[in-house]
Amino acid sequence: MKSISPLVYGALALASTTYAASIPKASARTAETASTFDYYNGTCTADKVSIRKEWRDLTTTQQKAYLDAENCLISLPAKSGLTATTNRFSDLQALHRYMTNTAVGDIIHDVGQFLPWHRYYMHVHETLLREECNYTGPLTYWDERLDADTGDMFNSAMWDAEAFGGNGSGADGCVVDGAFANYTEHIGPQNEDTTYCLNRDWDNAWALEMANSTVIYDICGVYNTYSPWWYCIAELPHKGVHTAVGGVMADIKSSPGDPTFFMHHTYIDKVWFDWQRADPESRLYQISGPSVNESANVEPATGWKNTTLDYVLSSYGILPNVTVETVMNPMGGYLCYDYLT
Ligand SMILES: *[C@@H]1O[C@H](CO)[C@@H](O)[C@H](O)[C@H]1NC(C)=O
Ligand SMILES: *[C@@H]1O[C@H](CO)[C@@H](O)[C@H](O)[C@H]1NC(C)=O
Ligand SMILES: *[C@@H]1O[C@H](CO)[C@@H](O)[C@H](O)[C@H]1NC(C)=O
Ligand SMILES: *[C@@H]1O[C@H](CO)[C@@H](O)[C@H](O)[C@H]1NC(C)=O
Ligand SMILES: *[C@@H]1O[C@H](CO)[C@@H](O)[C@H](O)[C@H]1NC(C)=O
Ligand SMILES: *[C@@H]1O[C@H](CO)[C@@H](O)[C@H](O)[C@H]1NC(C)=O
Ligand SMILES: *[C@@H]1O[C@H](CO)[C@@H](O)[C@H](O)[C@H]1NC(C)=O
Ligand SMILES: *[C@@H]1O[C@H](CO)[C@@H](O)[C@H](O)[C@H]1NC(C)=O
Ligand SMILES: [Cu+2]
Repeated sequence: MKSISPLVYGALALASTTYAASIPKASARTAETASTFDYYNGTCTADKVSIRKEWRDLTTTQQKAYLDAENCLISLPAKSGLTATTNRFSDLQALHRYMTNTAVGDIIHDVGQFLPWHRYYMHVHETLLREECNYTGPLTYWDERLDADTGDMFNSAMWDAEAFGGNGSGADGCVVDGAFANYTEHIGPQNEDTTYCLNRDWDNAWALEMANSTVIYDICGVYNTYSPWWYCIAELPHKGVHTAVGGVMADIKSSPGDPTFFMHHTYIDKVWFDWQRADPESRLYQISGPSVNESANVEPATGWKNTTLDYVLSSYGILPNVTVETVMNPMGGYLCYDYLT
């Protein structure tokens, strides 16, 4: 079931002999590191920057407002025209799946633009929350490393019945509590379109192995270049926690049908920004990796290309296209956010 190739994983683990403390641990990210580099650019200024916070750093009122805003997207009509959409939230789910089924295959996973595209996608989600559901609170995420290091991956209050609900139950693993209890999916599994419940199937042991500090700092953190750093993050904490939450989250195409997708990917985005800011002169605009899945062997009409800063990211018109360069700096102007810790 679990699909991390031992070969790939072994190769990544081997490199830990060159561990260079390249990612300062969050607690060690000094004010000095943060202030010696000026990220603000274009229209993003200190008075405009929006601060993203860990779920547990939100007030109860803010948590409720966030969940309400997500349910507001669920209550609004679909607009994208993508297959099987039933509400505005499902437009996002359909968009994600659409990007995995292009003429040259999946162009958002196993590719160099994996992190930039998902950063853009988090921004698309945030924009819908704010512009269509009047959400004014902080964007939020799940600090997974924190929980993995306690040995209990699912102890955060985000999994409470007051929040995203817990593990699945019953034969289908349906989520029966929380703000999205008994939510009906119409997109998926995979490329099918069936009617099924939002479901989860937690695997605590797998989550701990994929998301703990050893993975973030000692296995992936040894890399000072974007490739293979991004690939390590994509394969281990990213894929690992998708699989460990299980159910809808384990579906590479339709996973954004679980609202915790956005908690997970905003965290992955923070892990990337932490890596970038550990050496911003070298890393803030560093990009590489194949722009199409080389293993899938579908050569684009324009030939094989690596991801560059001028690669175009698309959201099927939900928001205008932007280049990778536009999203490299979270405070670069088009984007204007920072993380609290
Ligand atoms: C700010 O924008 C300019 C012009 O696009 C660019 O050359 C520079 O690298 C940017 N700086 C940062 C910190 O993003
Ligand atoms: C958001 O606010 C606008 C302006 O007050 C209002 O017209 C609109 O109905 C609100 N949208 C939602 C989903 O509440
Ligand atoms: C969800 O479904 C379960 C099982 O049918 C039921 O017990 C529960 O009350 C439902 N919850 C909500 C909030 O509708
Ligand atoms: C989650 O629920 C499934 C059954 O639906 C069960 O097999 C699994 O052990 C549960 N996971 C945890 C961490 O409780
Ligand atoms: C942390 O993850 C590493 C790599 O998967 C694993 O070998 C180790 O056992 C994990 N540590 C704990 C305490 O779970
Ligand atoms: C990339 O291609 C390989 C070989 O066809 C396939 O196993 C893998 O799932 C593909 N990755 C994605 C994200 O589609
Ligand atoms: C992509 O980058 C890799 C690694 O730097 C390089 O070996 C390869 O030749 C590049 N491919 C193309 C098509 O530029
Ligand atoms: C946005 O990018 C996609 C994918 O590259 C492309 O198909 C589409 O035509 C672009 N849209 C616009 C308005 O340029
Ligand atoms: Cu994805």
